[in-house]
Amino acid sequence: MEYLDKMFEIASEIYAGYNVDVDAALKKLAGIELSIHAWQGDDVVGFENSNHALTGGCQVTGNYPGRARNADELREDLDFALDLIPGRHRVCLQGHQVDKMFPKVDRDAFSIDNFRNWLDWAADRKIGLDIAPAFYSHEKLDHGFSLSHPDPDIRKFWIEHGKSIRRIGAEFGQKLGSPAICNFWMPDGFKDIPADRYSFRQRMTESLDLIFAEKYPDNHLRDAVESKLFGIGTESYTVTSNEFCLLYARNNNLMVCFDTGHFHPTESVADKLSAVAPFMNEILLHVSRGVRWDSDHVLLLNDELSDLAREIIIYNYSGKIHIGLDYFDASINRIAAWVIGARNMLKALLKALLEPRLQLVNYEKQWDFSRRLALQEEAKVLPFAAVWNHYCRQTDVPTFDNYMELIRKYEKKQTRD
Ligand code: RNT
Ligand code: ZN
Repeated sequence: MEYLDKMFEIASEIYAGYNVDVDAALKKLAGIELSIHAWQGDDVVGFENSNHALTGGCQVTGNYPGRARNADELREDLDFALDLIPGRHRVCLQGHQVDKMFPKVDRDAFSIDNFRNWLDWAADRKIGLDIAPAFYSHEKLDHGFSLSHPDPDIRKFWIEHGKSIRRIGAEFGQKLGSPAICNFWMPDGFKDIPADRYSFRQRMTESLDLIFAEKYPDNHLRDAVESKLFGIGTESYTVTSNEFCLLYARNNNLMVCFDTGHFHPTESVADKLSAVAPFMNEILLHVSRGVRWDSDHVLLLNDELSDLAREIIIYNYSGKIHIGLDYFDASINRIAAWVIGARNMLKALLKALLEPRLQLVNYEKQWDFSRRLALQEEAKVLPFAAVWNHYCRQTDVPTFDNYMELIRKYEKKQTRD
């Protein structure tokens, strides 16, 4: 592949002309860990074997063959997918992606025993695990409400679920030597105009307070709350709106989680980071892609993703911002979906690392907006692909779209459906 070497050499020279050190950029990229979402592999179904319909407004359309039917299959798929994504990354589970069920033990009483093989698997791979309670796809999600439901028994069930998943997360963090992030997203909301917006938010606050009253060391567990402007079936009102989550997180020393598919289409999560960072120690991202009224499409290397990556990189936020992925597509090969999206996230980060930042900032300091714009635009077509393919070779993963051949072979071997 001599031509790839040549391309890399020439590209490095061009970047050096802009005072950009390509090797330093690649070193930084190698240090960035993504939190890869396990639920792309099972269509957010989980493994409780109880035939829960998918509720809470998450919709996974498509019936591409090969969905992982149990945690063993999901790990096999993850092993395969992770080997096609450069770098070392962690994995995030949903609270119903159990290894094992026990008689009469429901989500309110899950323990590490329900997730034991995940822990061993992550320890073997030397990666971290994150987790999120699943407040959906269960009969206790009544009329679409969980932690804010008027019935104290329903709230109790979900409060206990939140607590048990945090306990499991803390154990992941302790055993794996890397704090688990436990992300709370609740689907609670109304399709149509509520008569009472306040009581639900008040009850939500009380439930969350009870859940977070249990304290864990920072090096075992960190918690986040994820907002959503609207969902399918909760078009008019969500309890955990952006303002609710921001203030709850700030007051309780938690992280806020910004899902890029959970805002009005013209709102920019990229712009939100520097607005919130001065007031928060850490921020969690769910990087996703909204299309019209739905989110959770596979990430594209588009302007939105590039803008977000740039904001993560320019202030050296990488320790402060946790990059979780959140999309699910069952209309294409599920491993391809994982790999394409994760590679795009990394490409966006690399592009940002290669930006001639110093020069851009200098132009801005001189109020020279014409040169700033010219360089911003020209920087978009600098030979970044040569650096990306070099990184793939360095990390021993396929260049270009060559991973698709391997995915096709893997798919052919499968006899799942
Ligand atoms: C849903 C949220 C949430 C989910 C997962 C599966 O809108 O984005 O993060 O994607 O719970
Ligand atoms: Zn999300």
